Amino acid sequence: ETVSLAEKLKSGSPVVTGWSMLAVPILAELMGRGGYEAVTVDFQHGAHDIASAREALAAMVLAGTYRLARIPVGDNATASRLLDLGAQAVIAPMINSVEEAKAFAAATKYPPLGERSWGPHRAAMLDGLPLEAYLEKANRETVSLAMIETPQAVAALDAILAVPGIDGVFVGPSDLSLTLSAGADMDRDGEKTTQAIRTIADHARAAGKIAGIFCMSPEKVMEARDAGYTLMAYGADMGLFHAAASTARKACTV
Ligand code: 3PY
Ligand code: MG
Repeated sequence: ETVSLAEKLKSGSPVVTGWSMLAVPILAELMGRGGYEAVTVDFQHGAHDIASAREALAAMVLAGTYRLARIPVGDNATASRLLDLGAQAVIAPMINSVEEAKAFAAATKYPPLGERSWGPHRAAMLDGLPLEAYLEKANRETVSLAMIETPQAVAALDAILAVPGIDGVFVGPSDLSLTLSAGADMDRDGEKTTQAIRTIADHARAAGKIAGIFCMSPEKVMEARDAGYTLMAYGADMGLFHAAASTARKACTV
């Protein structure tokens, strides 16, 4: 690709990312070949280990797909490691305070912006760049997204968005609805969650930062887009394969 993921997201172009959970690198590549412009390796809830994440990020290059990854809660060491292995964006779950946002930004940006440690050999190789060229563009082009999925995070939203090195936010509607209701329900379409989802997009846009969200249906992708989101996750390898298997077998009416 010629336009970086950061540029594309900041320009307001919609990006739909597939979700890679199954630790099967070729499935990430196949989502790209199938038309997804981006794929996210889920290192939080997916079955990936570092080897499968490494190979999935490399396989995505074969499909010309933007490469994202989500880390486990609080695991900033893995954030810089996944960037070193070729992720162009990292999503950090459960960022509930400015302090947590700052620590995440520090791990994902080189000095003077942050404290990311040097070693992007594989990332530079996947980009076909010498290491110096990777360094020159890294802070500008790697995308650090803080997940907003609790009332504390919503309360701290503007301050989180203002952290240098935080390029935007990413909404987890399941955790957000769970925490907004204090565990009472998982009502992603409830009034509180819906209102929070709108507010988050408005504030991210006002701050000139990226707004992303996890979507459970194509309708939700369009709704999010209309609300001002530019990064929408929809379609996980597990669900996609299960649906395809079901369709295929049902089509054989014997
Ligand atoms: C959530 O909805 O809580 C998520 O983290 C989506 O992956
Ligand atoms: Mg979540």
